[in-house]
Amino acid sequence: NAIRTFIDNLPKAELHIHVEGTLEPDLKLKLARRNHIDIGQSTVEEVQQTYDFHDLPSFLAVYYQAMQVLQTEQDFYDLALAYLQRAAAQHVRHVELFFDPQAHTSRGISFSTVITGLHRAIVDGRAFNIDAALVMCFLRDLSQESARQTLQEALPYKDWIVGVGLDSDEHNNPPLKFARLFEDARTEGLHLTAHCDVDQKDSIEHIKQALEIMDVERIDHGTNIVEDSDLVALAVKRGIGITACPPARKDTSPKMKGEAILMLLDKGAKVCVNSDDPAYFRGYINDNYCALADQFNLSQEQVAQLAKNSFEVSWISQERKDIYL
Ligand code: ES4
Ligand code: ZN
Repeated sequence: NAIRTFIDNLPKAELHIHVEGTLEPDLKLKLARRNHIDIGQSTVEEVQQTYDFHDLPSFLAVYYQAMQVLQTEQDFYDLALAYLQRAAAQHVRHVELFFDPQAHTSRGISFSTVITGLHRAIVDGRAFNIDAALVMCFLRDLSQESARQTLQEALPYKDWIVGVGLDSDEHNNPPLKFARLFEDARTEGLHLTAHCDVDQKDSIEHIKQALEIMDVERIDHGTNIVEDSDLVALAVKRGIGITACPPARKDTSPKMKGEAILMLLDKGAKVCVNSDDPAYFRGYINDNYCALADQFNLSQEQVAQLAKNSFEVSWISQERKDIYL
């Protein structure tokens, strides 16, 4: 249909995508074989059946378990390159790619193995007419000390990293736990974002901390902000990016929050559409755009505004933004 074609051809930026969340079952099987790891599954269907969850903790358990197949620099390269190729085919022109170094260093994979593989994929991915930058996420359910050590390990690779974020289990792990660390990251010239998940009961308090105290530039998910009109006004005034991830499929755990996305769009907030963990939620960016557009009857103008917002709140230079805006 017309809106699907419009979405397919629209240049987009993807700002909320976890590279580890792009591990498709076929690649998981291939890496398991290559690394001689017994994962207990031998077909795509069997792996797919393990990609089953009902909330954030049960999702995270599956997600961390699957990562054990990522062992070598080549594995990280293959993972990221496969994603970049898919994204380029959907007319994504710019990606800010989350990665979770602690999910790997904690099981004995070195920081340099992870980032060298990801960076090499980004360089080679330019051949597909897509550019990408890395956003390093701290696992908020681990300690401040662990996050601080991770930032130290990252500094030699600072030129390959555009910003830092916060992900993993949000319950009882508010943004403020990492306020000093984020200050240090900012001093190092890194941009700042944080997950403030829609389904967390403290998400308004978390959004408040992130925006009012830590002065982050984006919030990931974050559409619960609509419950607090003062916070929405602040987000509009500051041009805060809100990286929503409306899932294409109705049978997976995250919810679409379409009313909230439309209200934010209507108020001029810089909300955009992203895919989060597409191998698990089983929809890439255009699928999510289409599902939102179909279910909420979006006009082409509204869809175009979402894509425009994605470039506007991205961390590319103004000259590069001007190409897309
Ligand atoms: C995540 Cl959806 C989501 N929330 C929090 N942490 C994450 N890591 C990967 N996906
Ligand atoms: Zn996420």
